[in-house]
Amino acid sequence: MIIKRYIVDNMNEAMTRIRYELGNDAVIVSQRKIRQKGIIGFIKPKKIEVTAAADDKSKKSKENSDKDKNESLQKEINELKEMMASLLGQKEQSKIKTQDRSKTKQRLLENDIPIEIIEDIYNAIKENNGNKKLSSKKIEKEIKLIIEKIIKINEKKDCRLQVFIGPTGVGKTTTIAKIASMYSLYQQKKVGLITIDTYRIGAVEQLKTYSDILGIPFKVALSIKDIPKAIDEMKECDVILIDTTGRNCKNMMQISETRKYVETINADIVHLVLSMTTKQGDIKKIIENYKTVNYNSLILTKVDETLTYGSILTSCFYGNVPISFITTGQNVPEDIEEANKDRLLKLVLGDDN
Ligand SMILES: Nc1nc2c(ncn2[C@@H]2O[C@H](COP(=O)(O)OP(=O)(O)OP(=O)(O)O)[C@@H](O)[C@H]2O)c(=O)[nH]1
Ligand SMILES: [Mg+2]
Repeated sequence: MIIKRYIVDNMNEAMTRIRYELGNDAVIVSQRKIRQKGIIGFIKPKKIEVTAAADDKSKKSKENSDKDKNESLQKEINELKEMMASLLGQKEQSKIKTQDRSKTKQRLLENDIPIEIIEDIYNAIKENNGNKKLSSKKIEKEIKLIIEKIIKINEKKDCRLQVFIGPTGVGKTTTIAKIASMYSLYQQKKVGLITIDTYRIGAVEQLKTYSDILGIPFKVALSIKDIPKAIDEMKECDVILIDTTGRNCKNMMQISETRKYVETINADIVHLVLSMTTKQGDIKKIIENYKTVNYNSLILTKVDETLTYGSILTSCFYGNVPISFITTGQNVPEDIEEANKDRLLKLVLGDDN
């Protein structure tokens, strides 16, 4: 038995390739939609992964007919070789293109966008334009379009049960206070606060102080068992915001504990809070390790504390979920903004200074 996996655009393509390679008796074992890796996955429709199986025998009978095809293949290879030679002759021309490209690339690098993301963007542009030579203006436009697709904005503003997770000290509790103020002071909503952070000294008092100032209910859940009760006691509330303990992203035991809490809460929205002062490599790791917690929103904090904004793109690219808020200072309630695509795009492209 031969089993082969195909990544194709549609089932017609799959059937043609399967028949060609495995013969007419091949059967499809499974098929599913997948997003392509890298930037191209953001701009191209999903592909289909098809697994097919065939008997060794049917492959052998097919191999005979393949012999005929080998000759025509050899011809195609020769033609390709000739094409390569002519492309090498165009090397000088492509040098000019590289110079154009380097200016834009330099600007992205200066804004601290990781080189692997930049390369990925350029490759996606090439692939998307069938390797056509593009002017630097057109390249800039394409870059903007791709980045626009990577930055997703959360449009669901009014989720009732919201939980905030993330590494230590990124600003989870402060952000909750800002959001609670926003809902209760500006939108006249009934807001309740719950904390499950009984680990860090002073954590409970920190959130309680904000609840006292705002005059809104506050509960502490000492263990997983207490969570449903605390939520139930806030039946009257339009919005319930739940604070969690900051976790070291390298400690998978701690993250898996957070996951259990989040599963019990069964929140409408799970915000992963990330500080934009965190090193790029660490952001990538945090996002990767927190994937098990199934967050569906990002909050980017401390945007005021950095001069370069590549970390915004890194967070969107690897996180691949919409951004709900960005925070821009320590002041509660004012230093928070609902995520806005134009604003974020300007920051990422370095047009906002
Ligand atoms: N500059 C700046 N500081 C912020 C921002 N958000 C929070 N902070 C500060 O960051 C520090 C930590 O904030 P917390 O809200 O306690 O962070 P946390 O994630 O709850 O921390 P743990 O509960 O210990 O994990 C405090 O000094 C906040 O004032 C922001 O947007 N900009
Ligand atoms: Mg906290």
